Amino acid sequence: MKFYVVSIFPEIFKAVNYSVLGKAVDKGAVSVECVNPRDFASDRHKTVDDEPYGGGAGMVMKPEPLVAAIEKVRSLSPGVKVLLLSPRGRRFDQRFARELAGEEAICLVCGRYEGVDERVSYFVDGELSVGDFVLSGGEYAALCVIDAVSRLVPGVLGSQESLREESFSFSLLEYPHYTRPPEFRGLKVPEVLLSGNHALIADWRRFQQLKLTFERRPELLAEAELSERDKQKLLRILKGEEWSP
Ligand code: 9D3
Repeated sequence: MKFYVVSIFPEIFKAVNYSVLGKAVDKGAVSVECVNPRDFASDRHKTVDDEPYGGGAGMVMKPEPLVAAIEKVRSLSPGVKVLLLSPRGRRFDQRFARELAGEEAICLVCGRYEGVDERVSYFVDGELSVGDFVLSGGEYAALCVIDAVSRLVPGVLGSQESLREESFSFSLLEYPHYTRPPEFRGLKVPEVLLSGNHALIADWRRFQQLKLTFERRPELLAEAELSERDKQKLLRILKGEEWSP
């Protein structure tokens, strides 16, 4: 997967060189290339922003350097999907990530200041938001998108992790995880996990997944694929009962 990023802060994207994503970049499964609109500014001060027409606080990103940077990316990669990161864009979620993982190249255009000149929107293929909160610009949103989409690119995750990836497509929260020691500050690891009985462990984990999802994200249950046994478990959870073998 090839990512292009249009940003006046390319240093922020050095963050992709760490952890799972860093390994994917090292392997060549993912690449990230930054194009800086400042390099396309025509004046000697390399100006990328200006005062808003009509007045008001803050600055607006000028269209010429941003669109020149987008056109540079389109010339490098003719089929690229160009997305403007914007608070008014389509909400990014796992479905959107899966759609983007099917692309050959994605260009993420990051705004700064109070916003981007409206005319830039005519030069992109869509707009994307990561949620209803205010960021100072699109860069950290772009890192979220790069991370989430890269995980879905074949060869980026190990096969173990790829299997676990399915949990979100079944739209249930994960079960609780434990490792050594068996007791930490008086808190014990649930006995069933030490039993070695894998059928029982699977049953306990499924119960905990359903319980956590019911308690914290009940709206996810509407989309989950639930078996008859799951529904029996939910009934017990509804009654406030704990898991028992
Ligand atoms: C102060 C101006 N804002 C009114 C509340 C509008 C605004 C403009 C630009 C708010 C944030 C930004 C910068 N944000 C992004 O570029 C951004 C973003 C976000 O703020 N939230 C969620 N997803 C995204 S994607 C890009």
